[in-house]
Amino acid sequence: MNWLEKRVYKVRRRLAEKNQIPITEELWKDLYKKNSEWFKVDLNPDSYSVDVLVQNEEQTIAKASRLLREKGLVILKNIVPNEKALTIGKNLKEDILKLLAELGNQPFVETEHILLQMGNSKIDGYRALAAYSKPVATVRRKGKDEIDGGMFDLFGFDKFIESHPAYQEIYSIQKRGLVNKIVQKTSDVKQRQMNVYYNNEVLKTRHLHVDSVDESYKSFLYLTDVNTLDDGPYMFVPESHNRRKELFKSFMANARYNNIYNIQDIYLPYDKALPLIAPAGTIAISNQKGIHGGHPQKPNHERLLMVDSYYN
Ligand SMILES: O=C(O)CCC(=O)C(=O)O
Ligand SMILES: [Fe+2]
Repeated sequence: MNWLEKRVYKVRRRLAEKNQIPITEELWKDLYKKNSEWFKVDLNPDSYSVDVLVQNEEQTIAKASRLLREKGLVILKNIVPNEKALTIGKNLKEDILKLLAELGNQPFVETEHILLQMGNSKIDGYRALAAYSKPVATVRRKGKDEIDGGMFDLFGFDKFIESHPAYQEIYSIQKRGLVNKIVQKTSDVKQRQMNVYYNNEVLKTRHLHVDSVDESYKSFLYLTDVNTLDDGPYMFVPESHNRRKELFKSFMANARYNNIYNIQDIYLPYDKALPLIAPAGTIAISNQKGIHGGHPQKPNHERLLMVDSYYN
């Protein structure tokens, strides 16, 4: 968005927020219905996939960048061999479980190498978390009935590997090489920082949403196999990054209610989004102006991934 669009957006948002009312089930259904009419797209994963073993690097970059620009999403198959990704995932999960045990029931624990916190007990806000001098591991919320309850989110994986050099190689695969080249060919955003998400029985995830109205990208590398919706795949609505008018209408509709989690949540059924059902070692790159989110998990299901973020 340019500055003029931002001004208009702010004014209209303030107007819409003037007489807020609580949203009811009925009104909610209405939002879902309206939004559903706007998004009818091809949900065949093959339409968005590039197998990196099939083409040479130049062809892969060209095709992937085109998909990312046009569809807002590209799936890169076989970027890391499945066995290798699973082994790294297994080790990383063990390290995460140790950190969780160290945190226990305390609001936060700070060691020489890392800050562990429950919710935002010590540090709050995306930029502050990314800028902290140490990696910060946050359990988003404690209760399984809360949004993102139990989700483990490690900020600053680049700092984390200083004390865990075994992850240097997987970090570099995600950080340099193909993914970076694809994003740089698509946009002028800068590579910023890397997170690890560990979702263990996150029964209630945040609704489908957009991260920002400004250009930003994320690259998600699975370190566990995600075989079914119950495993909580990453979901994306293809082409939604270009639907500015519709997204804006959805924000304005949300602004009328005082009990909506975030104005940038998009009330759209999950069957309008493409789930990334894929083996460990697969990467999805998406434009975060597009509609996306993690599918809720079932008990005894887990998912581990690395996320690299690009923005200006
Ligand atoms: O956990 C997921 O799959 C979605 C995460 C997400 O919305 C994000 O990283 O922006
Ligand atoms: Fe998001």
